[in-house]
Amino acid sequence: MVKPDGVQRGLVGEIIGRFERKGFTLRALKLFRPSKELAEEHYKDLSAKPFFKDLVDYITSGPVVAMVWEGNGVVASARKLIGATNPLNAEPGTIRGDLAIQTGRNVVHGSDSPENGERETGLWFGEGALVEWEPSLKPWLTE
Ligand code: DAT
Ligand code: MG
Repeated sequence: MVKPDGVQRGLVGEIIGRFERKGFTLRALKLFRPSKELAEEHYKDLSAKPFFKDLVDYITSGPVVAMVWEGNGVVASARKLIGATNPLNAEPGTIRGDLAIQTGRNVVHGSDSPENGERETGLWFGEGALVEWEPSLKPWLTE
């Protein structure tokens, strides 16, 4: 997901482009402003943290671009492409390492496990939102 700061800063194309160029397949995408309830459910594991309210305020402060990407090892790979939570610790070449300077404005979210990927897909898109399609480049990306 491109967070509200990423959308406001005009980084949507840059971020989507990195996942496209890597070779992952886009299965769903939408721009919308998440509700407080959705944000709280999404980040419920962090509800006891002191920064929880600020996090929910941030994520609901404007439109986000939610996406579902598919491909070999996509969850772990996406976490690497995204970089460390604190952008100052994120390696150059990663999205956060290249494009952000503060944890509270780290431009992008990525699911941290396949199970959470499934959970978050259901939460952000609901049932039946994934588009089935065969990328024509598939034989050039995987054998
Ligand atoms: P990530 O987004 O890398 O998966 P996370 O799941 O631990 O990181 O936390 C979710 C978001 O919460 C993170 O992107 C930014 C915010 N956050 C995490 N730790 C924080 C902290 N110590 N201070 C402020 N915000 C924090
Ligand atoms: Mg996380």
